[in-house]
Amino acid sequence: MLNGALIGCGFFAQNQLRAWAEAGDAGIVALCDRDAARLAATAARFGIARTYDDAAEMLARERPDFVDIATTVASHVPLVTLAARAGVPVICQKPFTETLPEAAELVETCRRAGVKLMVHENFRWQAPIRAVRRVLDEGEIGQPFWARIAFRSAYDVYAGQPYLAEGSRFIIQDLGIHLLDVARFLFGEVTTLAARTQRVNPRIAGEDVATMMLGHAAGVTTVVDCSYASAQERELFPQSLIEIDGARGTLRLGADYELVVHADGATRRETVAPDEARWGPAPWHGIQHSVFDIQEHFIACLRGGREPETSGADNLRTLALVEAAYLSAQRGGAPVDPAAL
Ligand code: NAD
Ligand code: 89V
Repeated sequence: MLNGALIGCGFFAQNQLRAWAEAGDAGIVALCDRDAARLAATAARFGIARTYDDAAEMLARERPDFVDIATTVASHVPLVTLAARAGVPVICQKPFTETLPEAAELVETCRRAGVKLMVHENFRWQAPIRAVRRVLDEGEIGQPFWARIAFRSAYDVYAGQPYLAEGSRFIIQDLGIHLLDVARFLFGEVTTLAARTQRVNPRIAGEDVATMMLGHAAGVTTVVDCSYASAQERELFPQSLIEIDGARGTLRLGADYELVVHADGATRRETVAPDEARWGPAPWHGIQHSVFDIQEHFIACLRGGREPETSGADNLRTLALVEAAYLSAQRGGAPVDPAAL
């Protein structure tokens, strides 16, 4: 059994702790938060007796097998550095850091300390997205040449995560980052990115709409578009809709996780929804199972001495896409080469 410690008992940590409670051979034995009320409530909810208001003290006393950092981005640099110095393998929530140089430095710090580092970039672990990747890997639609990854919603994210309304950066840094990572997961590295952003909701500080066009080294063109200002007849939060056109046919991941593959003149349909009874309540069941899967993956990597799919080093390339998107938007949509950042 691997004993973990978790830092940050806020909104999303509750999902992570639910998943840890279901893990077979790992669990969280100590919690830390500077907010005493959140710490106490979370400790009581999950029956975790050992609690701390100081992360350094927790790592020194508990000497955990790993630490799960579930705080917001501003605290990631000091907390990951702390874990590296303590020699404790670390999972860090997305967005990993606010800037690329900070992220590169953390990756290097962990490498030098010999500490495994995974960014909790979980969207690529969603069952429907894994199903899409299987269709591509099996060559069912042939060589893909065009794709769209869309997330359009009017779900009130600010109710659970009020800080999302406050930063000068919003949808690309918070949500677009997941979709850009999915684009990399499906089609590989990106050589050019052009973006346009908009702010529709006047009560928030950052952009709540982003439209990005990616050119992948493998030749695919991907449109990644996201919005938290799009009220539709049916609210599909937190579903990502995916369209892919390939040389032999097309794939559509539509509403309610319906996957339609049309190839060589024949069509097949499949529902690739996560099990609501197990991962609910809705709509977060769409995300919850991916939290369980990425945490299981981290434990398997720890035990097997493998690099996690979304290691810190891998995540540098996703963060570069985020930076490229903001830079392109600032330059009026001019294409940016993420590798040059
Ligand atoms: P939150 O503000 O609700 O919770 C963060 C908690 O961390 C707070 O309770 C705060 O007191 C605590 N904290 C901050 N700095 C600390 C420190 N140095 N030591 C101890 N405690 C500290 O935030 P949240 O909504 O839970 O988001 C946390 C992170 O999770 C964010 O980076 C967010 O982007 C990410 N997130 C990811 C997903 C996903 O699907 N991967 C979904 C939602 C949020
Ligand atoms: O997944 C996330 O990072 C969340 C949300 C889906 C609400 O954008 O912040």
